[in-house]
Amino acid sequence: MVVLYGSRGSGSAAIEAALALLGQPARIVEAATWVPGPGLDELRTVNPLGQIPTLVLADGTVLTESAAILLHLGLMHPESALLPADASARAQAMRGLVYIAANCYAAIGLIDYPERWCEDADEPTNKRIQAGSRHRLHALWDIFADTFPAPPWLSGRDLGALDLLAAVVSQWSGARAHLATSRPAFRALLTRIEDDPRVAAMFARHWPPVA
Ligand SMILES: N[C@@H](CCC(=O)N[C@@H](CS)C(=O)NCC(=O)O)C(=O)O
Repeated sequence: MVVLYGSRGSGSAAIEAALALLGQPARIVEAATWVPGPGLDELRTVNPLGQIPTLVLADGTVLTESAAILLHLGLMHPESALLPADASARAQAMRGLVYIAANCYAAIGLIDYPERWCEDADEPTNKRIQAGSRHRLHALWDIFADTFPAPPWLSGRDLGALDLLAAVVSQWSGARAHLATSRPAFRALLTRIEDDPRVAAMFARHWPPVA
């Protein structure tokens, strides 16, 4: 069985959702750098960054980086809809996965940990890094929405890996509130993705609906 290191409300939700679509069971280890404990200690033995999602395959292969994990799962299960079967559509899905990881997810890292990216930063400097990164993150999502059509899903005819990563990474740093105004159709698509019965319970567990 695969082992997924993750935590509630984190990027591991995208991998949990992909495994759910595949019907593949996983042992989930609660671990995150913000929750010191045995889970994090164990995670650091396989991923020195201590980041989640980290997936350990049945043969012990360690996979980090959400886009790489989703691509691997899609390529290992071509019968699934995780990646489109058509080569051009698949290429676009791969582009989208790397776009989110390299641009949007990376901006979240700056917002969450500004002190990692500036030497001797004081609090006002950290705040300026966060404000600039947040502004940039929202612009990156606008460009994503304009670049990747959803006919009717981002992954093509069926819900797939690109939908899952977009629905997870857009949860943070005010991206959805921004998109509600700037790109309402794309914002509605994000809700459609997380409300899909195949993944709805999982999304609700990670991001409980506000009453
Ligand atoms: N490049 C990684 C980024 C993963 C990442 O930043 N994960 C966050 C949680 S959503 C994390 O573990 N952050 C803790 C830290 O960097 O200390 C990916 O695409 O999966």
